[in-house]
Amino acid sequence: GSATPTANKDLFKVNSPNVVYTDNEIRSKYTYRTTLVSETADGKFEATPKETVYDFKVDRKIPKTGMMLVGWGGNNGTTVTAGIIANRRGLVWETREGPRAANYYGSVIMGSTVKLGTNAKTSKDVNIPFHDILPMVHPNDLVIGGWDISGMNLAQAMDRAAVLEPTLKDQVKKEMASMVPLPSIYYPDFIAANQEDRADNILEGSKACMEHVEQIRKDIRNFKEANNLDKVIVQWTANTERFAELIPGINDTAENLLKAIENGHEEVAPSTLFAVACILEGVPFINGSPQNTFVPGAIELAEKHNAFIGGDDFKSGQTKMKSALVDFLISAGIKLTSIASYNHLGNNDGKNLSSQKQFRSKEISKSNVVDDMVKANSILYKKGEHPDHTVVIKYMPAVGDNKRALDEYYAEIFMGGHQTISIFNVCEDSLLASPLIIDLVVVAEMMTRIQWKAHSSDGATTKDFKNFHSVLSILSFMLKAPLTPPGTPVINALAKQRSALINIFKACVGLEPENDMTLEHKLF
Ligand code: NAI
Ligand code: DG6
Repeated sequence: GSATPTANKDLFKVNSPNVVYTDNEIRSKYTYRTTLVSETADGKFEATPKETVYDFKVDRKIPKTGMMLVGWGGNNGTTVTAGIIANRRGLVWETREGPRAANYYGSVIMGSTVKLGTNAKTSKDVNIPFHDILPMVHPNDLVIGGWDISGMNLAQAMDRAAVLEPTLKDQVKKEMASMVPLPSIYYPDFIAANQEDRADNILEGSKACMEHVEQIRKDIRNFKEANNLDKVIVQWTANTERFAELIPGINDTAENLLKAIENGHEEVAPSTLFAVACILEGVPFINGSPQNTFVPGAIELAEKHNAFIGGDDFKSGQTKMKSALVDFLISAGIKLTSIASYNHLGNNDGKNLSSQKQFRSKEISKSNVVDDMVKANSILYKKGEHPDHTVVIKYMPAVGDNKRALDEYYAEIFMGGHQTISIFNVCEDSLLASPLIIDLVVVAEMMTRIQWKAHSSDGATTKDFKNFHSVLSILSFMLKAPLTPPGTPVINALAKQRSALINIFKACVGLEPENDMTLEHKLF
């Protein structure tokens, strides 16, 4: 494949002996500084600065990339597809509030900026688009395809979703009518019974089998070939499934999981089959829904095959607010004592979640998002103490995709006082989720072109360049229940998740993390 038309030429170059640009690569030497802490005999701490030197290598050639969505005909699938087409064609449409033009608002990669440094002459900040830190794929260049258990073409499915303005839909309808989802895997027990009437585009067989895995692999290969692609990224934006039961001997190891699929075990979910197919095909797979697609056997399989996986559950509205607000409260030293989160929505996601088992998956992913912040503050919370936290979701068809999220945060302040924060958040659900789908694809693709090698001061060296760990925790900013490499901590605080993303990308071009000290404006 050839480089794509919107391939960005570097907006900046780093002027440092530690950074070398070749035609194909950016190579950098980066000193990662951390602090090692040990407890002393008298119960105090000793903090020792540590330095590890890494070599990073970034492949500069932007590949022609395909994005395949599972659940392509749903609200998110149709909205992100129409949005990309509209951006690609620079569309403008009339609304009752006047003309609107295509944009990528809500995408951290396309809509936010990053401080590159301070202007050498004026000392003012120089901010650049996030997308320009590294040579990333432009979303306009993504070739889109995917699967759905509903066979509607994307134009009809976009009407069914009832998200976008008619004046916009009219302009993308023709192109979208030619897009038809591939038949998918449907095991009725995993999603709500109320979804059955749309399942008219399904592969034969209603429990796990290798034929399904092979079919999905074949679909990916065909899509790649037909569109002359260098790479494909697959993302689950299909219905929330119930949790799969974790059964020793079935889904606990890679080998057992593959055997369970061969033997048609009933606890293997369609999303896990997609994950397995992508892992075996060496294609990154991201789970945008809350269910436990990545059973331990699937994670082990990804590690074995050096394949990238990421998840779980897009973090779009209520939870994104929560992961910012709770971080603010607790890091301000305010004792948050309860969070009551209600939401009602009327789209097909809400309909599916009106079934108890599927709701339970969502309840779990929405509930664990404050744990790390609470655990980090031993002044406010005793060991094991936790704010009350409840999550309620109700299906109200009339409000469609305009989800209503009502949150009450109740906190204890100075000397027994209280602070109550009430939020009424009307989130146009699919319009918030679609840019996250784009960010996840762009970042996951970028991660396939970054390699590292260590030569640390304590002697732990790596001989050859290698990839980041299979589990892409760098995607956490976009996800409610971030999957991390087994045994490593989960970070939920939104600002920390963004810092990790920015600073890892900056390190790849030999730049220091943004430390916000601005000593240049304080010491003179
Ligand atoms: P939707 O219900 O409109 O779309 C889901 C699509 O998946 C449907 O077209 C359905 O036919 C299809 N589907 C179901 N099982 C399938 C299978 N096995 N293979 C292929 N297709 C299948 O839902 P929406 O609003 O697009 O959301 C999609 C998922 O993303 C849901 O699980 C939702 O919980 C999750 N999510 C959505 C967010 C949002 O803000 N819209 C945010 C966070 C997560
Ligand atoms: C209602 O909570 C339905 C869900 O699918 C959410 O809309 C989705 O998970 C987004 O959740 P949040 O908490 O990020 O707004």
